[in-house]
Amino acid sequence: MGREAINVGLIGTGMIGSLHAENLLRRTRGATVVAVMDIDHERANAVAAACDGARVHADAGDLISDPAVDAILIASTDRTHAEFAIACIKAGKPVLCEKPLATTMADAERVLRAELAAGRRLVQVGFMREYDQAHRDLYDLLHGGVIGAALKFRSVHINPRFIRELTIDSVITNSLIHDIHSARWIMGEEICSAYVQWVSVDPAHPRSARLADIQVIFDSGAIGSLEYNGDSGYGYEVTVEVTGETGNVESASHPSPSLRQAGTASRAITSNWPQRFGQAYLDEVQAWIDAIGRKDATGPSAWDGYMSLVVADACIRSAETRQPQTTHPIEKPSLY
Ligand code: ISE
Repeated sequence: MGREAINVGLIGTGMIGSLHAENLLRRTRGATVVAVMDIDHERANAVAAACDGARVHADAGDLISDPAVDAILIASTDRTHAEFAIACIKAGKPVLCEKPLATTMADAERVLRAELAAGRRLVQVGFMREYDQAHRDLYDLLHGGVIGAALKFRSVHINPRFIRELTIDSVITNSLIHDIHSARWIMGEEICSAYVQWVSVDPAHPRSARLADIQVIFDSGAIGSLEYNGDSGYGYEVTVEVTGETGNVESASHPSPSLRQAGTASRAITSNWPQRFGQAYLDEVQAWIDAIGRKDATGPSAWDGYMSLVVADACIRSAETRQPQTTHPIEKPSLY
């Protein structure tokens, strides 16, 4: 006999929240959505109706304490993540928190300390690239020793369209945070220094950022470059490359076929991140549900969420001072 479904409460029903709701409802084994909350009530009602009439809560705290809710998926705006994650931990409920875990290093540390006080892992952070096959294949090659020790990490993160309000700070905590996590995860070590450069949209808005690059140094002395383009004008791509002592490995951007026709060779590029990482989002949420069923936790942890913000903090200081900045993490707790 299969186990009973995990009853999920969803906070935030925007683009990513709706994608998670759809996955939980139609494509995930052993889960159902029983409660929904969004500050946009109309949107919450629409998603709840699509979730076979899930209950709508006006307040995130009420959803978290709802006895019918076993686990919570946080997909609300970035600045609300830390507070809601702490409330889930205090309620003793597992939580899949979209990235970033918080928008500041201090708030990420508060989440980490709440989990440490609970004495067990309850948080999985939505760094979905860990579930992407192209990333996993690269990881396996590198950690299988095929190219020797890693000397340089390089990632390129291309977005299709520029969002004018984005400052270098929010590009770091919302977008480049993925690349920071990928760098730590794939290299299997921490970043100890970061130097940020960026191109603004116009001189009147010097902190707006359409293209940015973070130069990092890892604990081993390996180096890295994390490049972000917010306005490619042609599509969405994420690639990773590692140069090792005896070779080089580069991840494929998207496995679309190459087409030869009318005197040209071409290959389609995905147009947005839900398209590029659709399968990864699904595998991520399935792994979360399966782990809850085993009374376990898996995937990127609160420590990973915290460490990515430690690096983001150095990046933001670097953007202010225009100098490389070192990271200042707390010692890694034994829980991780
Ligand atoms: C967005 O929030 C994401 O998480 C996407 O994965 C990322 O590529 C994009 O730059 C972010 O804005």
